[in-house]
Amino acid sequence: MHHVYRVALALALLILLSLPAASLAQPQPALLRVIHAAPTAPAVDVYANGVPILRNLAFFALSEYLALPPGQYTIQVTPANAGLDDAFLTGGWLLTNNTHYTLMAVSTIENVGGVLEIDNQNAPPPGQARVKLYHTVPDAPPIDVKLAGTGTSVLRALPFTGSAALTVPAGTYQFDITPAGSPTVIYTTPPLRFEPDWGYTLTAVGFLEQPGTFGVRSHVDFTAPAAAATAPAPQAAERVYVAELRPLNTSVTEQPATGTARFTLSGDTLTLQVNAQGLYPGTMHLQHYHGFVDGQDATCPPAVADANSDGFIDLVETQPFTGITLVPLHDDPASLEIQVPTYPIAGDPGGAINYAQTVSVNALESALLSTHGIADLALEQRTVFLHGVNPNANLPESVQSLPNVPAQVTLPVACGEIVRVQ
Ligand SMILES: [Cu+2]
Repeated sequence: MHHVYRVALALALLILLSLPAASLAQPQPALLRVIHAAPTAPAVDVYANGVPILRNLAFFALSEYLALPPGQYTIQVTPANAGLDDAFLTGGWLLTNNTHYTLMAVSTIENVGGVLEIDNQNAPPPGQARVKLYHTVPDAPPIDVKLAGTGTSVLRALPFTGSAALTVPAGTYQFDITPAGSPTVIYTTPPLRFEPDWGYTLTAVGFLEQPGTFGVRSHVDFTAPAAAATAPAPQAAERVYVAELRPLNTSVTEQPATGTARFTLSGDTLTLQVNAQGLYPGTMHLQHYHGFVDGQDATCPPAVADANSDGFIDLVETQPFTGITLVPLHDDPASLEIQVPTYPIAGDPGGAINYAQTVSVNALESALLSTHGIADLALEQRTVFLHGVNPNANLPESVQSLPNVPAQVTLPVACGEIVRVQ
């Protein structure tokens, strides 16, 4: 059975890698695993954007991490072999690169729902073990986890659908579970051995009031020397910058545009990535980072940027706060050409953008120097803009744009200030 499951998984991955989003350069995927913790549900299949990624996941089971191209996903869970029409859980999540996620498919008696948690899968301190706990028991109160028989809490008041991570000295442990603040033991785990430098997930699943459904399962996430197998550690020389994109001009967008822009500097290579959703679907969206040529810090435009009070913050009105358009995020950023047709097209439906491009730092810096007199990338002083609304959106004449470009194309719909994170 285990072998069959792995073959099915490999097939699912092959299918998944043929998704359009995978045709972009994606050096570091998002990593998703699923806990089937819905005791009222049968064995399940899991779909991402309509493509099966897991088959026949049994109640109580925790899948391995699946590598997915970063982006916006609709995840659906169906009874095994039932097909998408019978999905009993549907959720939309943005999965970003080089991040581990656990999707808990949980249930109350009536409802099944999904909760997505970000996992820390970094190596624990030497000699310690990393232990993650998930509480997916709908009829249990928030719980304390104690060293068995001692009353000593290692974790307090973990609520339903909550998760927590501990590091503990390697060794063998037995835990008592009690309602938060109560001495009454409702469950004692079997002895659990934690090896030095390994990572584990403990999942409490089932219904407390239905004997035979309740239990705690231990799963090995990684063995020493740790997470490198699934998420290669960045090289020491790498510098990473991120901009959290927040919506702008939402009165004219069907849904708010949100996402993340990421800039990774490694040697002469700058990797540019944008993962966003909520853009007007099926149309190309201009995206750039903007900034000042005189060393001033760029910021996203505040509400008062709407100088002519027409209710829109147009491209021209951003300039006092953000400076000018510096680098286009399209097929050839070092060209600095703004008006070209190689910006990403938002997915239909959902309006997702998954953009990744590498550029030579040298080439980009010399272009910025000769065009704008800027000697340095100074990413921390820049802001990222996504532009473009429905081409048929009704905009007043007061909304300004680039010469000969409709305002619907250049109206900013999301902005984020770049910060260094690594
Ligand atoms: Cu721009």
